[in-house]
Amino acid sequence: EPRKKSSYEIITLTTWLLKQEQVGTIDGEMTIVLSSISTACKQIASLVQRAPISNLTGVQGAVNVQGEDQKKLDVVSNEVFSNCLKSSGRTGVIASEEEDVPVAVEESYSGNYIVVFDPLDGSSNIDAAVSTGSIFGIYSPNDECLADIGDDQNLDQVEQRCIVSVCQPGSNLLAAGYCMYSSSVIFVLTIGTGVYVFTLDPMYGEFVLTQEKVQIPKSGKIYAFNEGNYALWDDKLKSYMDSLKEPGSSGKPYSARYIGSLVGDFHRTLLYGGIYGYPRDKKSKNGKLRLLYECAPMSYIVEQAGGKGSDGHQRILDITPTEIHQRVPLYIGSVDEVEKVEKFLA
Ligand code: AHM
Ligand code: MG
Repeated sequence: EPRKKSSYEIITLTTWLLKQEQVGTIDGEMTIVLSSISTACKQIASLVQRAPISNLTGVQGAVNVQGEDQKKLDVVSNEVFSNCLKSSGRTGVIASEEEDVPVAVEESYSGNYIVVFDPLDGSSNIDAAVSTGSIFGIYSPNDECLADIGDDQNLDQVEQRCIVSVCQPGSNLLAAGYCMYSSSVIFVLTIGTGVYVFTLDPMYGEFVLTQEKVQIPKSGKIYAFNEGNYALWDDKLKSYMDSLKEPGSSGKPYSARYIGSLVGDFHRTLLYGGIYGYPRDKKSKNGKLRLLYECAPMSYIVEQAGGKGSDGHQRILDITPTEIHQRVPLYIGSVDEVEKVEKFLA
């Protein structure tokens, strides 16, 4: 007879990870990497929540390699993330939205896990205390890539080796997740066996398992696009957008929801169904979002939940990046909704 579950029994992220290690889904190194990421997220959650008190709102005064204003919290979160990964001793290379090039953690690259991350996504929302998040993906070192080292004189060898090892298609991802800093702090994770949701219990200071094997609805009548860019879109996309506003036979058009924080907009889409899109436009030829640390991890998660991630024509996870900050159009969410936009764009 199965053991009766005590009503005080909770599963924390830590115990869940240890269990996964025990059954052999992940190895000990991955357990350590994931647990240091969760520590970084807890620390960032606390910094985000206290930002106006501790004078962490506003801009840093610097511009990152992609020409974006860095917020103070962008810089701090990047430091927190990098430090947690470095001190785990299990990460070989990290690539971050806020760093110009990937960074080798060990002097001589030792072949441990590669972590790509956006430490604080949606930070334009931060000064108004609107949801933000951290996104991450984990890869194994790629030997094939290591063989292709060119002799680019501008980059030293270690740097060059790091770039080629992080430039892998999302289909190689071993794990991906995000942490959303919102009314609850939510940690969403996949290690290739479905999507698990943990909620930070502020009393315990632990992430507690609150949803397992999440499945995204097959369709959903919510869309999240920055429609301010409508005039810059091509005609096919415009007619897709117009079609969402037709009441149709149900008499009800789609609902628009747009936070401007990928993590928040994605999390709602995952739970309620619908679509999130960041298309290419006349000004931004490849859209805005980055393939490596935004689109690929989110696409891996959505596929694990039974959804779809596309650039409008092909599966995001099949695209191999050639640069670490490469951008790509993104359409992600319920299968029916992503296929619908693909049809319009074909
Ligand atoms: P960031 O990484 O600089 O924060 O930019 C990414 C964010 C996404 O979270 C969000 O979906 C998108 O940019 C919003 O862009 P826009 O303001 O153009 O709608
Ligand atoms: Mg980002």
